[in-house]
Amino acid sequence: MDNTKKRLIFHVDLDAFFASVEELSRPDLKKKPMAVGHRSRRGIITTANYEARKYGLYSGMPIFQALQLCPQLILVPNRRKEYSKKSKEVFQILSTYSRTIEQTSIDEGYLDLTSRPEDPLFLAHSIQDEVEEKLGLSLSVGIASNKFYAKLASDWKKPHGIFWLKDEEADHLLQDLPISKIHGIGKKGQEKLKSMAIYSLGDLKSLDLSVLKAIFGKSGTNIYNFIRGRDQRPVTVERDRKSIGVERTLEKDIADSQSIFHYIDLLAEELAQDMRRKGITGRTIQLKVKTNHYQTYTRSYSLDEGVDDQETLARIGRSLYAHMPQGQAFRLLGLTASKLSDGNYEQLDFLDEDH
Ligand code: TTP
Ligand code: MG
Repeated sequence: MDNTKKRLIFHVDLDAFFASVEELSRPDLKKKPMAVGHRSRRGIITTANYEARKYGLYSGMPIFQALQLCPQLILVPNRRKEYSKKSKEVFQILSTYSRTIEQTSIDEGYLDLTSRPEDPLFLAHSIQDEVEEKLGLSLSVGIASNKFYAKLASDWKKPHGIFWLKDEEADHLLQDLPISKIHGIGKKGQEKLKSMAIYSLGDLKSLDLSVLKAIFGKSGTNIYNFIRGRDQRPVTVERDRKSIGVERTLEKDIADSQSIFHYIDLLAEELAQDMRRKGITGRTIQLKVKTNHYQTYTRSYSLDEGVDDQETLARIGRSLYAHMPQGQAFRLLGLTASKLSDGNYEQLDFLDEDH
């Protein structure tokens, strides 16, 4: 990569995506608080429109809680196929702006527009207008010289926002950004940082690289660099994806099944979230372990139907563990799904139904 040339990266993220697609077929819902999800005891909302967000609703909130905050909330069942279809249409339009485009979830992606001579703001407006006009959907654009900044920027003025986070202003603007907004810092990481009185990106900068590595492992180096505006990750055109997975190198070797189950559950949670966001389900689930002697073992299980829900992934992960060599200490655990399909069935609401 040419490191001397400043890049122009856009991060595009649709606004209240699933809810906005529902509003296309029912425009009367636009001005009313609405969320996507099935009404049931254990249900959660997958997303809420901005009218509903005024009541404090957010993705993943239990439905009973959402209804307490907003009794007049309108619940619309999930239509995953429809969202996948719209997502493809959006990315079709985006791909006319740049061939270097990387879709990172059903409703967001990066574009490298370095070679475009136009004014970046003009380009961003043009993208917004074209998607709005052709598909009736609203999106937000973050403009920056790298991916990390661009993603922060797309969130800056949501909904229907355009924000250019310029390098020379970044230090100042990001100083007070809460660590929860930093991509790559999960709930556990946030808790740990808060216990060290680290609340903002500015606070985080006071930590040495070695401390970040101790907390986040390998990705500590990335976090250290990214928050200083050093992010050379290219926008990569994704090849056909064969599998999706998460793995963890553990701080301490673990041998007892209770701790191992705990980590499998965490991996399942992470994997489920990633799969849902990318709109994919998998029929084969694999558990991988590495022993403290660097021996790697994998075991997998195939299903008739694709899954993407945490409970099933955790259940399969745990049962695969029973087929691993016993009496060993592990230092790495991984959970991977393969035989993927992209959202051609209604699975997202798995958790929303009473089984
Ligand atoms: P997001 O882009 O996180 O949310 P959003 O598009 O609804 O709202 P925003 O305006 O803040 O961008 O996610 C995109 C879609 O993915 C969202 O419409 C529903 C779905 N989704 C889930 O299914 N589960 C989740 O946990 C989240 C966060 C999103
Ligand atoms: Mg979105």
